[in-house]
Amino acid sequence: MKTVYSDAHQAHDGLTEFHGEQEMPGAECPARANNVIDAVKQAEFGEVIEPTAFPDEKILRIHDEDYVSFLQSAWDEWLADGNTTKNARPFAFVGRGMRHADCRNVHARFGRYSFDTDSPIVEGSWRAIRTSADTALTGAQLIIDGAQRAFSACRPPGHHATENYSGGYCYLNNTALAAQSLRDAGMDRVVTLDVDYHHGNGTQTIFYQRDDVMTISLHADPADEYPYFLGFSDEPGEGKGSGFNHNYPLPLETRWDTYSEALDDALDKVRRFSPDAIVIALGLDTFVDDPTTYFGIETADYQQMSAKIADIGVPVLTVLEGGYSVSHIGENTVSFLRGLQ
Ligand code: OKP
Ligand code: ZN
Repeated sequence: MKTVYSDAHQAHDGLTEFHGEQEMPGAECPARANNVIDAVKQAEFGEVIEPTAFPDEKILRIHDEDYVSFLQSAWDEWLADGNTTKNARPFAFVGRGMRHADCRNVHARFGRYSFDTDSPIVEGSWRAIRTSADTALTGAQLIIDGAQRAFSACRPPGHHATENYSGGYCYLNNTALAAQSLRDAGMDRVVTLDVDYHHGNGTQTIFYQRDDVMTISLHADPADEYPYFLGFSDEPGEGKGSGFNHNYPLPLETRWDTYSEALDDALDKVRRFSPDAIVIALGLDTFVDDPTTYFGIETADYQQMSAKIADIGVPVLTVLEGGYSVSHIGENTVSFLRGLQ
């Protein structure tokens, strides 16, 4: 299995997030991807290749042009406005019934294009964000060109980002971009299967009215956990997309026994859909020792998880999402990739 990876993520660094009134180092840090790629190299899974630079049209298949151009110029707009902090972030958001069109002020634009304060833009962010998208698109291209397996070691992650807003450390939706790319190459039915601890609200939203991309997410119950406002069990999809979104909200402290039952149910739905390919949104933040979350998945469980997915017998692209135990994210990723072999 080939892995796609670029060092461009390193400059998306020095991110901070607020815990109460304390500004803390962000959990989504360069060491995560560095440890993943080191572990993958050490496990000798196959060649590690650089992403191809895809044209912007590929990004615009999923994202709105005004949003992409905001991400691209956000840091310069922040400086031009006279701000001096190293992290650019919103403090005001668009409430229901308020106006979001034609925001000009940089703070308005940050609020209009985000749903939380934990997805800052720093000086080096745009290149990392755009390259992360290319990393996913290159993985999809490997599948299009006939590979049964590929791994896109993306950073920053993407599954919380929609067509036009960022959140949860995500800016461009790498998983959605990959799924769309598979569709555009003539694969009729694609599944996105999100096993990150957090609901993949961006991916769900992007494909909510479509029947050609089935979106499935297993995650901590949004009644207890981020992203709070989406990811409940009664979100079936809309219009012709009705029946093509499946959420599995799970209780805090969920371990492999409970998780695997939900996964088996999800995989039944995948089988009935009979997809041409599966894109996994791989979050390793379900790990028992993840410092930010409350599930009990262990290293060996990831191999069982992916073996069940491999059983379906279709090409699988794995896209890296979350996972904040920096010291374990590498071995957990390797365990997952091993089960796909
Ligand atoms: C991203 B991904 C308080 C902590 C906020 C946000 C979680 C984002 C998860 N500042 N936590 O799905 O792994
Ligand atoms: Zn997560």
